[in-house]
Amino acid sequence: MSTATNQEVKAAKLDKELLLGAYRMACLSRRVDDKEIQLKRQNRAFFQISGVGHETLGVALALHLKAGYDWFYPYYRDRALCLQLGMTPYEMFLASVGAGDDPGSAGRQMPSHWGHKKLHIVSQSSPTGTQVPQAVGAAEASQYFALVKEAAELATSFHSDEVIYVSLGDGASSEGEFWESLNWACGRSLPVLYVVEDNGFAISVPVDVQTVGGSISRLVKSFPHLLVLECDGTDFPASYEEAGKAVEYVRARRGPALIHAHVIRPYSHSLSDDERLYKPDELRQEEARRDPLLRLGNLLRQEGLAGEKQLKEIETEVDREVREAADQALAAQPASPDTLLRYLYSPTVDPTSEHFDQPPRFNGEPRTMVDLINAVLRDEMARDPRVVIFGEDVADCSHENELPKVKGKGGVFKVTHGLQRDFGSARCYNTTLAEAGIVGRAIGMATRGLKPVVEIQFLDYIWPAMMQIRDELVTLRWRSNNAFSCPLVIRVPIGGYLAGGAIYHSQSGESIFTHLPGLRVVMPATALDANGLLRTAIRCDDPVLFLEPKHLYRQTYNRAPYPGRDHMIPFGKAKLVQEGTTLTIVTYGSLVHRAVQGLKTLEQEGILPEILDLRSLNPYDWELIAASVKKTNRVLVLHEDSISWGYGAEIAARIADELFEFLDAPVRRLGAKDVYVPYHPVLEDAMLPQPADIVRAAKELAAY
Ligand SMILES: Cc1ncc(C[n+]2csc(CCOP(=O)(O)OP(=O)(O)O)c2C)c(N)n1
Repeated sequence: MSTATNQEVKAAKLDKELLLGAYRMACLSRRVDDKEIQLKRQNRAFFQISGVGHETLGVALALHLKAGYDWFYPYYRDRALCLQLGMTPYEMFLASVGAGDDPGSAGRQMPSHWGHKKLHIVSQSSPTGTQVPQAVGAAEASQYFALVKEAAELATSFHSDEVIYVSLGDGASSEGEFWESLNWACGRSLPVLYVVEDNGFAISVPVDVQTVGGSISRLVKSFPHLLVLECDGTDFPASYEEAGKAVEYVRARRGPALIHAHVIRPYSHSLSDDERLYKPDELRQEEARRDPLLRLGNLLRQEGLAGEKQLKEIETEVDREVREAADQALAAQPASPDTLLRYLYSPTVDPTSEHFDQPPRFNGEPRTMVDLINAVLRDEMARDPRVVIFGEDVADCSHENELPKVKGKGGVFKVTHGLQRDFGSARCYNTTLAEAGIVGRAIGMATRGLKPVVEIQFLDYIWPAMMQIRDELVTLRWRSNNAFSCPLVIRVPIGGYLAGGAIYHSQSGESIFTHLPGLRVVMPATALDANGLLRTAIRCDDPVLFLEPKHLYRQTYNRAPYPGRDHMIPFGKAKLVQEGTTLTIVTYGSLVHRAVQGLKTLEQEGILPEILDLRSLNPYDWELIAASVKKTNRVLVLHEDSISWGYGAEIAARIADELFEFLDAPVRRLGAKDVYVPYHPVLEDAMLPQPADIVRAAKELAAY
């Protein structure tokens, strides 16, 4: 490890101006923290977390990196890094007070959750570790742009030697996403610079409890291609030297690098924490002796590079700058409540608009849903070089040299079959078995302008990616006030009626996702709709969860001829599957056909249901639902997912709320039982709604 003992030796090699500049910047960072703490105590800021103890490390790193050229995913302790990159104290205070003009988030995000479009500081969230796969995705985009020139030409910013910076704490390095990301970044030799800022504690948990053996750098040394460096992050010259080596290694495309920097955290975790409760005094005193600002000041004095007076002048000047910036920010207007709902979705591309209503131009024999999904993926890959497909088993054969010898896998359901063979391994490839990594990396790639269409193999296995979906994918545009976005498509086979799928291959769960503002959720019931809706999903500018009922993949009854390269169906537009007068059945997915199966029996009894296939679940077609209910005055909401707190609860509640005076009967719901999908077909049948259940519910409703 590069240690404090050689601080002076290294300092001798450094320029006086550089050291004085670093001192000034570190001071500025410290004083901004101190001022923000004061504002918080005065109730004029609402949160504070400091970068104290990490200052000279941040400055050292930023001095080797290029704002607006490299890309940054900084941890919340990276105030000094952000200042050195070009963020101003005024911009930071705008975030402290939650001003409408805060360039990071317009009052939506806590301060120290950095974001700055011009500087390429990608808006950060709060979960510890989610930033890491995204940074790796941004680096994967870099590699993709280098390989696929036509995509690079469409990129807003790409440089063949750019570095993607990501930092995290010693605590965050325990998160699975860190390890998933490292496995992938090293496997692909991606241009990522990891910095683990080890201040010895994650809130109250010491690093020896956090990390087996107490040293993250020791643990990661066996990762291939990874340059691992360790330094005392409170020693500016040492940090500067190690940062230089790491950045050079990554720029030269030799692989990722990881700097393990030892720093201190003297201001407790945040203002809500008091470290005296768990840190003994001796330790705190020892840390105080390593204060990076103190050390850099001493160095400047000892080396005769600055006298007491000059350092004082720097501090006085910094104090003035900080005071003025804070005063200016305090005078700024808070974000207006009118802006609250702005930028959940793209303000420029509306997937519910007429532009996305493009009728089919049929050609050829009827084809299955699998075929027509494969067809649209092909069309879109051919149309747009930014469309990239990855997931578990989606490629034909990971080893390209073996491709000519095999037929190719192309997904466990064969939906992506032939895409690798026809478009190359840069554009369709297998990834590690790591769902958070798949979605996290896709977010990073989409942020850089690519259009990832990723596959999660079964809905049952989407949960490791849930934090990326819930806290990142759907919030990025909103929380950054439209500075950043990550439009991408997650394709997910869903549901039962397959026999033998059981509890971990047949579950539904769409309402968990329709509950997430910022996410478009779609579920087609026919091959044609799957084609038209997926094309809309790929061409739209929002994140889309594309749910594919796998029971329907190869059913002959829902086949259709190829509808042409431009067939699109707007989101939020339901399909009138069957006109009727007695009651309305609102449904989607596998239950559309099951509802149709009951028609004959019902007609014999004079019951004529109107059947609506919603197709898109968020947004959904309220107008068509309302028009139908106003006509029939009775409604059954029908779905495959379990009944309680299900998708139907929302639709039924809204009908009861807004259409009460049109109802001649209570709104009925039919869904699966509140239990898990079982293995034996007899049990599965008992769990999921069957045509006979639908007929019974419709009759009861008609008779009410
Ligand atoms: C996924 C997740 N779990 C828990 C938290 C709450 N939390 C915020 S910071 C933190 C400790 C992080 O420690 P470390 O990564 O070492 O960074 P440090 O604060 O020490 O710089 C925790 C547990 C969180 N934000 N995200």
